[in-house]
Amino acid sequence: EYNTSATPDDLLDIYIDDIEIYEVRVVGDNANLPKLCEIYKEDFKVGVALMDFELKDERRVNLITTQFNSITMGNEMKPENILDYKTCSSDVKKYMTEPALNFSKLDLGMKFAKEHQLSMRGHTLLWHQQTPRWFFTKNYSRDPNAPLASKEIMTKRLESYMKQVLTYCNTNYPGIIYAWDVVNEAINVEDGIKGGYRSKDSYWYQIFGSEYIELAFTYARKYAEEGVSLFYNDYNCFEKSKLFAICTMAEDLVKKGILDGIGMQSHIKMDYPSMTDYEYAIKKYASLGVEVQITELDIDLAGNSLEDLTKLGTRYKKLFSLYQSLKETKQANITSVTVWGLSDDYSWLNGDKRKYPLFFDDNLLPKAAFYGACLDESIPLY
Ligand code: 9MR
Repeated sequence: EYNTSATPDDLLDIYIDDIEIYEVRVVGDNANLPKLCEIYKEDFKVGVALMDFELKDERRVNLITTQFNSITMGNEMKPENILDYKTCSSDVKKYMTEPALNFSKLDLGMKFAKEHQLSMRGHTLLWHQQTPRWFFTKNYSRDPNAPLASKEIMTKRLESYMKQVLTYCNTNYPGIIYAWDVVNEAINVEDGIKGGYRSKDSYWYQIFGSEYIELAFTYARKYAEEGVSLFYNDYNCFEKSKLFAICTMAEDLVKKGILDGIGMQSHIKMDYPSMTDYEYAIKKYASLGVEVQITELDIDLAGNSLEDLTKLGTRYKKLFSLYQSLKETKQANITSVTVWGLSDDYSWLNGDKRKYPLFFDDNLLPKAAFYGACLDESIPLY
């Protein structure tokens, strides 16, 4: 009822915080679907990349926990979400070589994995992207012209960062993370540097040259839980020049006992790469004697006609048949296959144009892509 006699003095200021708005959709039941993690349980883990809002959406949680036995957080465990600018810059001297970190975002995924008994791929300890520039400056400065810190300082910061993140995970969530992307996307042959190293947009390279890669793996080995596999992870790594650069870099790290696997991201297209080139790359990495994981699989599909979606199903079926046969014939030790997102509407590929790259549609209903990945008979293989 309205109190018509209220005056402005009768009103209270109300402060509303932490509002979350959810879209509610009415859809079918996914309980009776075949289960990917069951189908491949003798072969490899099957994973999905997640965003934090998904961890609280009941229908998504049901689907995630029945279909998958591994998760990767799409963003929450990247340096930009862990480095604590406020604290670092509040006392530059104190935090000069031991940066202050904040694990509240990292906790979200780790707790979820623990609660639902899922394994986790840690993504990612070192990357040129999603790592703020201030971290690379001597005084933790946000001034875009502030000079970069010395190699000596950055070596200490790198070790401290690795030590803090890995110790925090080992102590609070033992046994959850089975693989870490230690270094992500450090090769970019287009930059024209010997060895194929990414240089132009990498402060790591600008401060260290290529040396930081070995340092990162050394520290990761020093502080990671025993039994956790350490990965180098990259995209388009089936392209020959990149493939050979990665192999050359990795060979040395394998010899030193600090690299256990290659992560092939696999953001691919309908007709690129060819299955032959893709298979060649998997085998080449496997020949280094390391694990291979498919870490960020999606297929950039722009159409959603029945024909498009069926073709997508066929492409997924070919891929999963290949992974399974390479594993079962011991041609490649594929230990995990992760798809980069649960449903099309939240794929990172959506920009100006809508894309349809994943297993589930906007209503969380399974697409031909899902059945292809299940190797379902109804999906044509050619
Ligand atoms: O999925 C991630 C997206 O939400 C972010 O906006 C983007 C920012 O760079 O990173 C995406 O994930 C990337 C992953 O961390 C590394 N390989 C490429 C992925 C897609 O860009």
